[in-house]
Amino acid sequence: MKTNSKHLGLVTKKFNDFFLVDFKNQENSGNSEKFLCKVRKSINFKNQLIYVGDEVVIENIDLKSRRAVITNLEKRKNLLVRPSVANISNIYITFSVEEPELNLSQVNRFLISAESMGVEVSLVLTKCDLISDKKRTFLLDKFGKWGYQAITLNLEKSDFFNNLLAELKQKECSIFMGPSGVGKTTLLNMIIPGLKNSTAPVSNKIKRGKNTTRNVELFSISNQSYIVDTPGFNMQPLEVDIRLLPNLYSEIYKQVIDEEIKCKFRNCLHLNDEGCNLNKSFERYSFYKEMIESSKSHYYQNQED
Ligand SMILES: Nc1nc2c(ncn2[C@@H]2O[C@H](COP(=O)(O)OP(=O)(O)O)[C@@H](O)[C@H]2O)c(=O)[nH]1
Ligand SMILES: [Mg+2]
Ligand SMILES: [Zn+2]
Repeated sequence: MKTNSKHLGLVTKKFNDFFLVDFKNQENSGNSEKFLCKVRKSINFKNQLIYVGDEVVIENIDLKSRRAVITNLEKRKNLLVRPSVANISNIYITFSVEEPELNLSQVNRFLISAESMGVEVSLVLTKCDLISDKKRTFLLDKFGKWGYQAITLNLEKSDFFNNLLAELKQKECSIFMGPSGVGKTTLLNMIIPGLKNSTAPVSNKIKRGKNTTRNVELFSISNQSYIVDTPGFNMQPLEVDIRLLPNLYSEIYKQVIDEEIKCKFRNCLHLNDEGCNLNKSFERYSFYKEMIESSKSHYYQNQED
C-alpha cells in the first residue's frame, strides 16, 4: 500500500538514523499519524543534519506500515541549540516567584537570549501560590515596564493555566525555558497528560547526577500546534552579539522607534558614548550595561580578527 505522492512532514522525534514524522497541513494530526522514516541514501542535504522541528518532504509513503522516506529538507526559520530544536515560534521563559527565589538579572538574561532568536517571547511566573496577591501585582507591574505581560500561574487556581493552554493551542511550536526547579516539568505534565516526566524537589535536583536520556520530542496539543518536551535539559541563556542588544530591550527600541531619539553615532551602544540621547532611567538599564560590558572584550577581540 505505497503511494507515489510527496508530502510535507514535520520531524517530531529523532533517534539514531530514524525520524518520526507527522503529516503537515493535515486535519487530526496526532501521535497515531506518525511515520517512521529514514533519509533516502543518495541524499545528504549539503551535509546539514535534520533536527526535531524540521520540515521535510517525505515520499514512498506506506500507509499500512506507516513507513516513509525523507527526500528533502525545507529551509528552517531558526535553530535552538542545547537542546537542538528547529522552527520554534514561541519561547516561554519560565521562572518561579519563590523556591527558588526570583533573580531579576537571570530573568533578564534568559529573556534577552530568547529575544535574540527573533521569535515571540513570553514570561511565565510559577508558584504564585507562595506569594501574596500584592506581591503578584507588584511583579506584574515590574515586568510590564520591561515590556512583558507576565503569565502568573498558581497550582491552586486553574483559570490562569487554562488561559495559557488555550494560548499554546494557537501557536505553532512552543518551548518552556528556564532554570532548574521552577516547575517546567510540572507544567508540561499538565499540558500533555500521560507524559509522566519526573519532577523533583529543588534540593534533590542538585544532588541528582543522573540524567534522563530521553530525547527531545514534539507533542501535538491541537491541530498543527506543538509543544517541545526537553527532558533532562537545563537551559542556559545564550551569548548575544552586543550590537544586537539595543534592539532587544523594549525600553530602548521604543525610544528609538516611537520617540525617534537620535544619538550622535548611529551604532551608539548607549553607554557613556558622546552625544548619546537615550533616557537611561529604566530598571533594566543596569542589566543592559552589565551585558554589554561583560561581552565587550570578546567583541573587540573578534573585531581584530
Ligand atoms: N508551590 C508550588 N510548587 C510547585 C509549583 N509547580 C511546581 N512546583 C514544585 O517545584 C518542584 C520542581 O518542579 P519541576 O517541575 O521538577 O521543575 P523543573 O526543574 O523546572 O522541571 C517540584 O517539587 C514541584 O512539585 C507551583 O505552582 N507551586
Ligand atoms: Mg524538569
Ligand atoms: Zn545612545
